[in-house]
Amino acid sequence: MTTTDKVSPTAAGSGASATETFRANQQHGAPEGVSPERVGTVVRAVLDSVHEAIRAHRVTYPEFQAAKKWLIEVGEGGEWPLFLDVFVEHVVEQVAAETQQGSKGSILGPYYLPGQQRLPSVAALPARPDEKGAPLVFAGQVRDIDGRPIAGAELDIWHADAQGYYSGFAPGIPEGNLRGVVVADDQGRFEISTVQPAPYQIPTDGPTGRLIETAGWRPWRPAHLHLIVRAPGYRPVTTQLYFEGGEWLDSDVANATKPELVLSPKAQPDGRLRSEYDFVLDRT
Ligand code: MBD
Ligand code: FE
Repeated sequence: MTTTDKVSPTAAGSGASATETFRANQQHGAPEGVSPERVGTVVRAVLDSVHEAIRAHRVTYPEFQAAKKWLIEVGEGGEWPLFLDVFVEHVVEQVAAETQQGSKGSILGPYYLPGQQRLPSVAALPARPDEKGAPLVFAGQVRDIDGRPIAGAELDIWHADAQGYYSGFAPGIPEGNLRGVVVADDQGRFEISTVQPAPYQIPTDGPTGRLIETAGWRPWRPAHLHLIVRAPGYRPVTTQLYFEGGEWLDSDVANATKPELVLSPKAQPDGRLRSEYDFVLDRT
């Protein structure tokens, strides 16, 4: 936490934490998997499209210098993970999905933290005693492509709280809050109790937020649960689940929604919302 100890997460705070987390967590996007030939080919193509945009839009010197200043600020604010995951990752995910059969995936985003508490197949995510938000039960089964249950599959789940803030990135939230690794039973089944998250707003006080505001875009993602579902011998699925009727579902700034990823929770007799969702994993 910074010396100012603000209660709402500042762009600088959450951005810097996301950059530290990414560095500490190099298995997601390890540079070992990148060949020099690919660097030449892809960077050439990216530069070509930048040059084309400059020509097409008659970009001026003041505009070029403003862009340079903004790029420097994105780095200084630690917002590269935020910016790239919001504006670029969805296309990388779409390309990866072309070779995948199982459940639909979505982007990882900047707020995953590995090594969370392992929980039994029927479990409540760690939450504050006065955790706000509508109680939600999320249950289902993990199966293989042939419909066989995958015993002991892991559901690594994390989501924002009822204010749209993530533990580990916003100040004042206990470590590990609304995060956990739920281990499915011998039938691949799980039942997770948590609270409904709120939509996520990109911090408005950083360079990414200022860009969005200047361009007249909206800085919002619909409310979502993040999951990585994994089991030995299977290709992990990184995904997100959204809520039917939720705000920003049709205008996600990160373009990471898919129709297959929308839950329709129903109120149970006990008043809690309940939603069922099954996952299918490809063999490796
Ligand atoms: C998020 O919560 C998120 O999931 C993504 C992809 C980007 C920014 C914030
Ligand atoms: Fe998120």
